[in-house]
Amino acid sequence: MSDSSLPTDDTLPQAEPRKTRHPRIAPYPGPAGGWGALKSVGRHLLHNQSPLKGSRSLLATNQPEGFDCPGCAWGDPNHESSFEFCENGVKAVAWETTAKRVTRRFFAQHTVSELRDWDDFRLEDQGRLTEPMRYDAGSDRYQPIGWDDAFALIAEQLAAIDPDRALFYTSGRASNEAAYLYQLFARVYGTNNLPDCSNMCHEASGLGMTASLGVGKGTVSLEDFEHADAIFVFGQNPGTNHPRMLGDLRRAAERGAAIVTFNPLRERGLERFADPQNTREMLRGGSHRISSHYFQPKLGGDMAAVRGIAKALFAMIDDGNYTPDRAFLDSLTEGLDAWRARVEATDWARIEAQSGLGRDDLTRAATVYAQSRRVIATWAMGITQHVHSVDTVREIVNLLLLGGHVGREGAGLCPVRGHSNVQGNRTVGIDEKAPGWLIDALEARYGLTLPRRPGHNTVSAIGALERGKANVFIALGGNFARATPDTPRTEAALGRTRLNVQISTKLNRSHLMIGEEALILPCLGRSEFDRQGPDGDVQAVSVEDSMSMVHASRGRMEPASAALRSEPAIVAGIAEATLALTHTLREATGQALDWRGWVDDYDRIRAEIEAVIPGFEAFNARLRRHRGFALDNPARQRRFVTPSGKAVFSNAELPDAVMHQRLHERRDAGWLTLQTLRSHDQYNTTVYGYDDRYRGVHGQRRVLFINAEDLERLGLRDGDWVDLVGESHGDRERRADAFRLVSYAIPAGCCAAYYPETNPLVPLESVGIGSDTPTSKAVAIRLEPSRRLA
Ligand SMILES: Nc1nc2c(c(=O)[nH]1)N[C@H]1C(S)=C(S)[C@@H](COP(=O)(O)OP(=O)(O)OC[C@H]3O[C@@H](n4cnc5c(=O)[nH]c(N)nc54)[C@H](O)[C@@H]3O)O[C@H]1N2
Ligand SMILES: Nc1nc2c(c(=O)[nH]1)N[C@H]1C(S)=C(S)[C@@H](COP(=O)(O)OP(=O)(O)OC[C@H]3O[C@@H](n4cnc5c(=O)[nH]c(N)nc54)[C@H](O)[C@@H]3O)O[C@H]1N2
Ligand SMILES: [Mo]
Repeated sequence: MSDSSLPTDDTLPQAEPRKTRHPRIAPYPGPAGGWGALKSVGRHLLHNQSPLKGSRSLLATNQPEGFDCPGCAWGDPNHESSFEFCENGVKAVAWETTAKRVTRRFFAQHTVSELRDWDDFRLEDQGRLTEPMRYDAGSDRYQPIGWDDAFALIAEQLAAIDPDRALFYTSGRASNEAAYLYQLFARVYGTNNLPDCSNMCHEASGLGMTASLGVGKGTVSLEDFEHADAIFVFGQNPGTNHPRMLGDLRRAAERGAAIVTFNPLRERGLERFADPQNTREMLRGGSHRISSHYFQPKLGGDMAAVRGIAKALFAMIDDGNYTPDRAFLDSLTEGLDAWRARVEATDWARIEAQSGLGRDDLTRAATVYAQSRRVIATWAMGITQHVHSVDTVREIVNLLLLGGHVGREGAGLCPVRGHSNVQGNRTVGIDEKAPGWLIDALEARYGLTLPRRPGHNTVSAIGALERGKANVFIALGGNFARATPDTPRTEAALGRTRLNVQISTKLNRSHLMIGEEALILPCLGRSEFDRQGPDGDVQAVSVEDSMSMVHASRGRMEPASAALRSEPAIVAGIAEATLALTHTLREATGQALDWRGWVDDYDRIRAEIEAVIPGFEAFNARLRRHRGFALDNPARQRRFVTPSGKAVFSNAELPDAVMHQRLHERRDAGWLTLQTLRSHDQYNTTVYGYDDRYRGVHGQRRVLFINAEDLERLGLRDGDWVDLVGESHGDRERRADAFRLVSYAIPAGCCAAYYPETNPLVPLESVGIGSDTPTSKAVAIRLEPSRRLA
């Protein structure tokens, strides 16, 4: 099946045999978007066997009366007439609206042990899950189970353990309504064990911004991008992960705004973009430049880079070449002098060594900043998945505060979120840290005493499973086994559960890691009609984007199977069954715990959210407005809810010790710093296909992008096959075998490969300071000749 240059275990998508014969690496000459995007969309609609269905539902994506695109959390413009085309949005919708189905016959044909040998693509590509299934150890197969029996089984298991031994994971696709019910249930049941994907994602952004500004969310609206004079883009790849953002960046570039990019890789979407909806451009074959300035720092070098920009700015202030926003700084901030002293005490040599950028480059970036009246900074995983991410986020905030670029039109901070409702999930209470105000509000509303001990986050949850301190695992979406670090270890941890419950749309590896009992509870997707109540009324759910806009989402397709239930209905079913066993009737139905009534009409869930979560006044009425509404963000009004009432300049040391020495300085001994990132053909752990068009990779995923100098130094060549060996702790060896080397424009000492294949190399011990986020963008590795090919 594979050609001789490929390791045989590098299973390529069976459904695309064409590609298995032609793995190919060739630079991509075109712009992002353009015809390549249109062609790719056609292929993906076809592959999912439902081009018509797909395209009809696509027209309802991100429309006022349609459903929210499950692709990303970028904001929606005023969709009144035309549909905003996004290649990867189409892939996400096509993947969900596929005609393929996983039925009880499928599970009868394949044992779980057999399915464990399948790759991620093949598992999900079987199609939509269709009915609840329960694992039967005797036959090693999943077998059908009724919904009520499934709920009873969960209830029985939960009732038998201390609530802190149960884990309630959430992936960021759940609606506000589902997420609210889920966290309420976990807390009434008795635990704050609410780990979520945010723990692996933007945790550092929330923490850093809260410490600096009193609020953990972005301060910009989409309209601000129309007024910015400069947009600094740190550590993100919007051409793949937030394609609709390219439209906004492009419009800004067209009207002359500077786009200043910091990225170790030259990402095509940040260089040139052709808008597939611009007919003239498409016919002419034109495209538009995105970045006006493109800097390639070392992995983890952004804090030093920002400090360099600040150092240059302070020099300009002294020379009379830059005037900071003194009125703002004097009245509304604190800590500037200490930060300035720290910046001035940091010498250029150190800044250059750590950032990998020269003083001239950073001075040029500073000049752009100084000359711009309105500055926006955006960032994503290139900033948040490092050891020193919280400090880096705060350094970026410092930079913007200097010019008063917070709470002003056309300026502000924009952490670009990942999952389409990950921000909303936090807003409505998915937070293992159990904020006091939230517990107070829930207690007041429901007349119950709720736990206040913080619960497990994603990383500590794995430790708890490993040590047998937790043994019931419930996931509202996601793919915990693949998304988390140290794959063999995490899989083994899940394999120790008494019960593993996965509420999912598609089959994935997390369904196959089983201790004693396991359940697959299939749910409706965003694109599908959600009918509830005695009359089967179609329900809408709500989501919040990166700009804190809350809007409605209504599915438009017939469900993949009549047996599917909605996420709120499944959560309510589990809650009702469980609390009936664990609580007295008075407590379980209590002052107002009306699970069934809530699910009959989601307006009632929203009334609960309104009563408990600040900012949701008149929720139902405002949700029915055309574009929904913006949640209040005090920092946007320059109200800083910090202890002093002022925005706080952070004042942290550059992270030499943790990052620089540990990783970059071990280069001589053959160590490289690996970032694990997304290809253009995947959604997190969901692999749509084996191409990464903009990076020139076709028909394969096991590639390692590496600098030519490093290749030479290590005596290796482009095209060689190597095994990646990670750090070992104790006798735990970490490896990921059989990767093909690709010589690539990346700073020396740094390399890149796709996640989730590289997660076996990410140590659970290596987490962000304060954020506990796995350091997926700074993994120490060595290369060995591939033993599979020997
Ligand atoms: N199509 C698609 N869309 C998605 C997703 C998907 O998988 N597929 N995932 C969603 C989710 S959950 C998220 S969180 C977002 C992720 O969106 P991104 O953050 O764009 O995702 P990554 O692929 O991890 O890319 C990290 C980018 O940061 C750069 N980078 C890495 N390390 C550093 C560093 O130290 N400094 C700097 N300056 N840059 C660095 C990398 O070169 C790369 O361009 O996308 C969301 N949208
Ligand atoms: N090495 C490395 N690891 C990483 C990252 C990295 O950059 N590098 N990124 C991290 C980040 S930013 C994130 S956010 C996490 C992502 O972690 P998760 O959110 O846990 O993973 P996903 O791959 O998004 O989840 C995919 C699964 O979600 C289910 N699903 C899809 N749609 C729905 C739905 O509507 N409802 C329900 N209930 N289920 C649905 C499907 O069954 C599918 O298999 O991974 C993290 N892990
Ligand atoms: Mo994410």
